[in-house]
Amino acid sequence: MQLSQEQVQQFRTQGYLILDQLFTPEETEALQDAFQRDALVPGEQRVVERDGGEVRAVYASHVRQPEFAALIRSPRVLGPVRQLLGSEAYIYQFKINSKAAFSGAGWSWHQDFAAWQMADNLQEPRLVNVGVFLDEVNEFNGPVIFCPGSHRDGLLKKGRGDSPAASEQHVDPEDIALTQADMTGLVDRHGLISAKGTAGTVVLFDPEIVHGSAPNMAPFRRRLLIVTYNAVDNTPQPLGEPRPEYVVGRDTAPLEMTSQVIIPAVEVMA
Ligand code: HL5
Ligand code: SIN
Ligand code: MN
Repeated sequence: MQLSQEQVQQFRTQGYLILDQLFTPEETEALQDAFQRDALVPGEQRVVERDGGEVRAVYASHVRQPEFAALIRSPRVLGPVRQLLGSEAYIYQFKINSKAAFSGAGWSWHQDFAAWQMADNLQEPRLVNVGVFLDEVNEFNGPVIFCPGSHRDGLLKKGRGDSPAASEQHVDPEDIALTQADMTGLVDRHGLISAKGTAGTVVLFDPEIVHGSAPNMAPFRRRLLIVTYNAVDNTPQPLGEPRPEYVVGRDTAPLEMTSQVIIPAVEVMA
């Protein structure tokens, strides 16, 4: 699958692109089930909310669950990703951010590339984020809010502040959060949009676009899968120990597309 010239143009100028219902309800249900399973797997890849209750994020589910292994190789995703990168791609990061009904916490305003430059010494912002809505995302359950066009302003903040890290497992956006003064100027220039849609909808977004999201106070959860593809010749050059493989992928071989479908075909008895 390839994007139209208008879609490419929208991604380049606005820094995001929504693809409505890229996955069918059946496929999305299979992905939901796979996440239910994966969220129970104990380990460092599982990040819980600060109060210790619900799961906030799970990393690297594509190495444990076949549905996600198929998803990352799907031509519907990998086609547009290669087209936008102008290069072969590999998985830099895979995460599912889960906001529980009534309680899921928000994510501070940030630019992803600020985290990856700081933590992994990643050289260039030649990555594409693919957000897959595992639930319907609406104005109530904490949609991701983008500052459209902000990716073209470059990095606004480099490195983290002096306060202790919000999480030992990953760089929480709070650690690289933009200031109120930054956000006032940005929103003045660019405005804001929130990415909403039915389950199975996909949003592609630039690694430098400013984004964040509010807590979920609605009675429905919001599970958002975000897979980040990197150009194969843009591998990080960590100065010390690389970060754990669950948070930054080390298999930099070009991903092959697969015709495997996410739902195995049901055998019909004659
Ligand atoms: N949690 C990610 C990481 O690489 C960084 C954030 O949304 C991406 C900023 O640790
Ligand atoms: C993120 O930027 O990783 C968090 C966005 C969200 O899940 O709302
Ligand atoms: Mn982010």
